[in-house]
Formats: sequence, C-alpha cells, structure tokens
Amino acid sequence: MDIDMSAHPAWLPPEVWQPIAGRRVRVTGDGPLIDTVRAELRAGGATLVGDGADLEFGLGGDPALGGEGFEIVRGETRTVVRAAAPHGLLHGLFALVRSAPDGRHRPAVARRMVDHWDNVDVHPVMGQVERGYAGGSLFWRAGVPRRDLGRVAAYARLLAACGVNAIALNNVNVHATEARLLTDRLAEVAELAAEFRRYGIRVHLSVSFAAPVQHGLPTADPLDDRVVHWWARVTRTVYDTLPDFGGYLVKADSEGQPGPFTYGRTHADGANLLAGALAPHGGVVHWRAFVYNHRQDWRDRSTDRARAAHDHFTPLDGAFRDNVVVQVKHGPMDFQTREPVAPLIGAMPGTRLAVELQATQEYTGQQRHVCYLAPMWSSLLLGHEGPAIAGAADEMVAVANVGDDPFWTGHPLAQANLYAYGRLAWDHTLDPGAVLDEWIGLTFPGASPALRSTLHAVMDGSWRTYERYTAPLGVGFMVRPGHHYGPDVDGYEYTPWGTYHHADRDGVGVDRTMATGTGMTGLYPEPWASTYESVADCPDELALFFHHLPYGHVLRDGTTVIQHIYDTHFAGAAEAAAMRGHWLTLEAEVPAELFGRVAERLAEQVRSAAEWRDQINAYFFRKSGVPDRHGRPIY
Ligand code: BDP
Repeated sequence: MDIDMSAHPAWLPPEVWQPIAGRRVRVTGDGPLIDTVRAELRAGGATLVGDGADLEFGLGGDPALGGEGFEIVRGETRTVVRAAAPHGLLHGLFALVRSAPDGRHRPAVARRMVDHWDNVDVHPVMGQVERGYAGGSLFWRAGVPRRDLGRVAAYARLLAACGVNAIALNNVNVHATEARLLTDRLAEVAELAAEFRRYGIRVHLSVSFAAPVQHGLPTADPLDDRVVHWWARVTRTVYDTLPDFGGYLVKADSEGQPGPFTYGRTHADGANLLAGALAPHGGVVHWRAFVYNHRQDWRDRSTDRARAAHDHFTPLDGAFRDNVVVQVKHGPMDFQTREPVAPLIGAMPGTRLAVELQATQEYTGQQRHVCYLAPMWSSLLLGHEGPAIAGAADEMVAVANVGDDPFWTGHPLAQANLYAYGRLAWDHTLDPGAVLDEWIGLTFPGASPALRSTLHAVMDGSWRTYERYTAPLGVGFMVRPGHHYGPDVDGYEYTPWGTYHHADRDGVGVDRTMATGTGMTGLYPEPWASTYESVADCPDELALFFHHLPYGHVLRDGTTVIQHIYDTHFAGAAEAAAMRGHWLTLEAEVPAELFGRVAERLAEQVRSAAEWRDQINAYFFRKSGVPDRHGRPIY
C-alpha cells in the first residue's frame, strides 16, 4: 500500500509528519490495520527497523484500552505506543503526529460516524449531495460510480485521522437508484468499503423502509413474514459480499419517507424488523428519531414540532432490540444555529442512542460563511445550557460536509468542523479553541504566530458572530424556504413545516411553557424544566425558543428584546466585516488559491451579513414601532 501525501490539499500535509520523519520505528503485529500503520510511517519519512528503534508501535497493551484505545509513553531515548488491538495503534499514530500528550487515550463512545447525504443520481432539486456545499459526491457522479479511489483513500485517511470509524455512504432520503445499492449495485459499495476498511472505518447504507415493495413485494409491513424473509435474505447477501458491513440507516415516516405508520405499526416494529435481519451478522440499525408532522396546520398553536421526536419515541423505550440505535438530532427542531438540547436525549435509558450533529452548514452559512461549530457542539455535549449530551449518548454521528471540491469542504476553513467533530466525538471534554489550534497546526504546519493567531481570531468566535447577525435569542428558520440560505423572516411562518416565530406587533417567540404554551419545557428533567419554564431564569440565548415575549421585555443581560435584536445584528455584521479585514492581512502567508477562495467567500459573508442585519432589523422595527436606542439606520 502506497500513500500519496500530496494528492489533495487538506490537513495532514507532509510537513506535519515531522514527529515521525527520520525516526527508526519498529512495528510489531500483523493484519491489515498494522499494514496501514507501516505504510503511514513509511510515507511520513520513518525508517522501519527490526531493532535499534527510537519509536515503537506494538500490541500487548492493557486490555482495558479496548479495541481503539492506546497509550503513549515518551522515554529518554525511546517513545512507545501500545494498544490492545491494531485499531488502537492506528489512532496512536495519528495522535503522535499531532503531538498528543503521554498517557492513555480511549474514545468516549464506541462508534463515531459520518453520514453522507450523497445521491447516486443527480436529484432535480437537491443535486448530487443533499445539503452539500462542497461540490459533487466523492462516490458517484450522475448515476454512476466515480471510481476515484485514490481520492476515497485520501478521505478515509482524513476521517481516520479525526478519529471517525463508521460511514454511511448515501442519503437518508433514499430514491429508487440508491435503493439498488443494497442489491444489484452492491459491488459499488464493496469497492468503497475496501478503501475505508484499511483505515478501520466500517461502511453503512441508508435504506428505504419500502425496499421490499420497490423490489416487487406487495407490502413492506414489518410484521408480514414475506417482508421479514426478504430483509433476512437481502441482508445475508450483503454480508456474503461484505462480512464487516456496519448496518442500515433509516429515515422512516419522516418528510415523506415511507415507514411503519403506513401499516399501523410502531417505530419499534419497524426498527426491530431490520435489527432482526442484521443481528445474526453483527450489524446495527440506526433508526432516526427525526419524525414529525410536516403537514401541520400553522394556525394550530397546540401542535409543537419541538415535542415530536420525544412524544413519538419515549413510549417505545425498552421495546427496541439490542442492535437498534435510535439516532436523534442534537436539538428538538432541525440543526438551527441555536436550539436547546433535544429532550429525547437522556429520556430513553433503556435504548441505545446516537446523537446526530450537522457538520454540513445547512442553516449555518452553507460553507460560504465562516462558522466554526465546535463551540456549539461542546456546549451541548457538556450541558452548559441544558442537560448534557455527554453521558447520555452511546454514539456520535455527524452529517458530512465534504465533497469532491479540491479543498474538500468548499470553504477551506470548514474543514475544521469535520476535524472538530471527530475530536469531540472521541473526547467530549476537549476545549473547542484548543481543537481549533490543533487543526490549524495540522493544516498550516510551520505557520507564523501571526497566521496562527489571526486564523484563531477569525474562526473561534465565528458561530456566535453568525448567530448575532441571523437568529436572535433562539428563534430559528428565518431563512429562505427550500434552499435555506439568506434571510426571509416570514418565509416559513405560514407554512405546514412547524417552524414558527409567532412575531406580531406586541412580541415574538414561541410559548412552549407548561403554564400557557405547548408544555415542551416539561419534557426536560429538573432543574431544566423549571429553568426553561421561568422567563426570569431561562438563558437569554433560548428566551424566544421557550417564550413569547413583548418587545419591551428586559432580558437577563439588561437589554430589551427589541434592543437586543438591533444590537446583535449591528454587531454581528460588523464582526463579519472585521473577520474579512483580518483575513486580508494573511495574503503573503497562505497559498494563493486558498487565500483567494477564503477571501471570495468572506466577501459574500460580509454582503450576506449586512443583508441579514437590514432585513431582520427592519422587520422587527416595523412590527414593533420601537426605534433603536442608538439611532442607527434601520429602514
Ligand atoms: C433537514 C434537511 C433535509 C434532510 C432532513 C433530514 O433540510 O434536506 O433530509 O433534514 O435530516 O434539515 O432528514
């Protein structure tokens, strides 16, 4: 196996391998992952030796390190990396390259997955990659496999370097062509799986609940024997080709996808059907909890989409087979810039739970805006504003943000989101600012202190900046319908999607209290139920998520709701302009193409931020009639 380190710009360019280059390394053990370790070491400039090594990789580490953990011990003359299994050595290698400290390292959760929303065919509305902002799919182009396996190998390597160990290849919205990946197009999956396998990454597929019907059965009823046998047979064939296949990912009864409700069955019936087919082969089914009524009557204020996943799934706790993983989006709505943690997380103690994040920036600037998401993820993981995800999640998942773009992620700085996802999934307690510095170091080796600190300054606070010029106080969905880019305050207000802000002349926000609203606050454990229920205690950032408040209401930070909207929107747009100014100082420090790409995107960000500022401020000024205390121009 040969590794081409220079093929694609990304983090981990050749210079990063300095801790390895020139060293005499002894690797003991056999097997495909150990071969990868050896190949990586050679590519990184090490000499593999039998003895006289100053760096050693070997098995025989403490079994408590598990399948992926490792230990680094740096002695006076020799560094030793030990693991209990080959996968641990691969992680240990990447850890050494990023100069991880001595000691024992183990992942917080066993599966750390990325989900691709790649279509095989180009979808007329969604394109090749649904919500993809980084070019086309790495795997397919216009219905046929791309077979750019060198690129796939480079991607597998990047994912492994982030700590990722599972991937779902295709969109959760499974169209007819993707459905065939499971059957007569399985060879395409096998070809990709071979590349990922070398880096310890298991391949999963999104499947349609209606697959049996698409293949000629009259029903997909989970309790019908013909359906049970169909899934068992198809799954057996998959494992004949791919003995290490990870399993199925399913979006059922959600936004038009088929599911068990069609047959009067529950989501446990549906998930258990697939789990039963996968169990003999050691596979799992990721069953998404993103189930809500997308045809609701917007006039009916008692129906609350934010309750839906909780209300559908908590009654089923304990009813799922062991190899079902219920996959929950981190928030109760849909990957908005700010949401509380989903109340379902932590509410199903008898069920395996995966928490899904969105690395692709659907609602956070679509990889045209700099928006480093790790501070948001970290705060959700650690429970800064609600129950902590850490401890409640058995697995972590992120919707991928990569494509065939030369920089992988469209916006070169969006690579940091994928990297940070992998690192936080491995260790929930990492500081997002430190992870950012790690990524900067791995991507711009030899960077001057000015480059490092400027990049840090541009990126570290970028999510809060984005929040300031877009979504005030926990209000979401003020975006243009369909593609979700740019402001449209009422774009979703009178639609069936369940995504409202309820602004009127007196106030704004959704009353989700137990006292007078949808009762959603009551779905949280204490102390959070009371914290959110109380206007006085609710964190400002979530004030309008949980409450409908008058414009003159004074927030915890001492400003009124309306003044907060004005202030943050002026500040956010000014911060975006300042980010651009910082970046422009770096022209001499980064490669011209990268400099140009980021500069072009920042120019768009500055334009877009001003558009957001002007539209949001004008909208709320016209609704409320309250002038800006500082007399700034609002139209
Ligand atoms: C929404 C996206 C849509 C996805 C859906 C999902 O707009 O494209 O299919 O989530 O997660 O955010 O299934």
